[in-house]
Amino acid sequence: MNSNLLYKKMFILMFLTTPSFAAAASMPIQATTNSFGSAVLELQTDELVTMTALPFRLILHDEAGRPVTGAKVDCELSMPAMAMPENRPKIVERDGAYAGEMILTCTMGDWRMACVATQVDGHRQTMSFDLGTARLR
Ligand SMILES: [Cu+2]
Repeated sequence: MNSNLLYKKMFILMFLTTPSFAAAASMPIQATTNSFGSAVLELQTDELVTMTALPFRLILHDEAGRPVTGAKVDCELSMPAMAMPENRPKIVERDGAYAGEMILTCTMGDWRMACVATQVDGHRQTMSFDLGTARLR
């Protein structure tokens, strides 16, 4: 086989199998409050817009820097400035993180997401993320 062609094929294979090339733009948000280890929320969007499913990943590490796996994670979206209907994204563990999609329903103030991760040993990690204000889509 022509070695040039082989290099091209290898490059295409690397391109297809490297997740960073395929991932959408993401906004990493550090936890505002966090009871244990570290927590980062990765929003896979360029900007916060309403009435659109915004995919996210919650990345948790323990105090020793090890990924937290096997936890049960519950999250709730709210607006500190006003009462809003219950808004709980469904969360599934996937690729070393806790993934879900959030739908923001209001433009009149900041959004917050509060999460509880209950680990296999029963340890509970509570955290919150200040997301900011969504614009009308
Ligand atoms: Cu509101």
